[in-house]
Amino acid sequence: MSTAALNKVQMPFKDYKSEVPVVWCPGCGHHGILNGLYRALADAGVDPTCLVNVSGIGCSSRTPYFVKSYKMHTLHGRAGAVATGVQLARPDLAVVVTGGDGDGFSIGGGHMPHMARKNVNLTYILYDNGIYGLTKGQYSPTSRPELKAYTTPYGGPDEPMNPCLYMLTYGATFVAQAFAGKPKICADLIKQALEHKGFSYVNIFSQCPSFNKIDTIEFYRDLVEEIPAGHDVTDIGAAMALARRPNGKAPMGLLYKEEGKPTLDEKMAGLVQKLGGHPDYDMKKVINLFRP
Ligand SMILES: Cc1ncc(C[n+]2csc(CCOP(=O)(O)OP(=O)(O)O)c2C)c(N)n1
Ligand SMILES: [Mg+2]
Repeated sequence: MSTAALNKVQMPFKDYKSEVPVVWCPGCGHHGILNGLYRALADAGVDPTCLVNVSGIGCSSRTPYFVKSYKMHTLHGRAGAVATGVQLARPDLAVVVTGGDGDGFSIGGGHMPHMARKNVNLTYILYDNGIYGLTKGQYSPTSRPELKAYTTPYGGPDEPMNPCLYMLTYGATFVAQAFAGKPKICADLIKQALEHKGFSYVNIFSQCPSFNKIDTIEFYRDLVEEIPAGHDVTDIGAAMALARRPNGKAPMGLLYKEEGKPTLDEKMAGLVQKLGGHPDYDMKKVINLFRP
């Protein structure tokens, strides 16, 4: 999403913490991502009164409780759909979705390609721990076959999906990847995502020491490799080639950025104008009908 037009504030990153205590397990990677998010919000100067943090259900989906913002803790897998509605109704606000691999790619998998192809002007931060953490350890779409979890006591039959490649395929205009053990890199990429106009997706690996015993912090540290300086972020072919992990390493950094593509709210505003602002097509008027 683009924060350019928003009211800017200068607040230390600690002031983006809400009063709600963070309840995640000690050693969970989600702490690192949350710290990255606080720093990114501070560095981008986001006014908390212009920020809406939307989530579904999961440990990661508790993030909005911990961030000073307006917030919606919605249904499992439906954060993207709700956030799209929020963004269309209030294009003057910054919309950030925070959620997990289960929430985004299992039950919510039907929404992900559409946010990307429609270029919804929001930022999606996916906490990728390769497991359903909140429900105490079931196999997810990003789990490796070696993972022995409650639902796969002998390991899983499937290859894990590749979130960045998926998002690039469906036309996301900003795709980045990071690792929770590197909160400064997380902060830098989230800040860039916040400032991007259009759908920005940040995939962040996050160790779950309680339930995913194979994707440890050491495993992720070894898996990720910083994207070489010469990478052209406007080259979709190069981005896809990196995302495919040709040398077995997961790229860390900004893979792809496309500027100037119209966002869904812009296209809808254009349609309203074309229709002469007919009330049936005027989002704000339609929404006002449902306001008490
Ligand atoms: C409709 C529905 N189905 C299933 C659940 C149970 N459930 C809650 S969270 C969750 C998965 C969470 O995993 P993920 O999104 O990866 O988040 P994490 O806890 O790992 O951060 C599931 C299956 C639910 N709450 N609602
Ligand atoms: Mg998960």
